[in-house]
Amino acid sequence: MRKLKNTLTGCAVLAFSIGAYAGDISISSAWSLALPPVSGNGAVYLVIDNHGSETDMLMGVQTDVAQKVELHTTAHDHGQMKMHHQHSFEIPGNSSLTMRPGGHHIMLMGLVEPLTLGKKFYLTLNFMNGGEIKTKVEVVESPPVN
Ligand SMILES: [Cu+2]
Repeated sequence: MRKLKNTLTGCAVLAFSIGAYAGDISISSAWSLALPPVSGNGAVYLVIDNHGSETDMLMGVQTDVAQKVELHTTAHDHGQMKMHHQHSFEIPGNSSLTMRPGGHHIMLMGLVEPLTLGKKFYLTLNFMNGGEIKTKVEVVESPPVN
């Protein structure tokens, strides 16, 4: 029993060190591409893990670095990649949603601060069941390999 408790504590510490965690939902690997200062819009990619058995929904996102934030998906439409605005992202129980270029992303519209290399900023994600989760986003030069 003592060993189990130690293992659980270790997991909790690990979860905090790799990302934000609240209840059944954890957020990790949040990144955004560095952009020239004239860029009006940017995008954030991250991973949402739902460790619970019930479906949760990402309902919205707030940040100080953009005037407006939207949830987008990307789809092929007559040979062109087009972004579509979604009202929510669904994360079924015991599964995860990995956002990546060409797929689901968090669109930052009307940047009020340039996304320069090495900059860090915060997002607040609102989940239907999981409530508010704040996560740190790192601005990187190229998409991380995973
Ligand atoms: Cu978009």
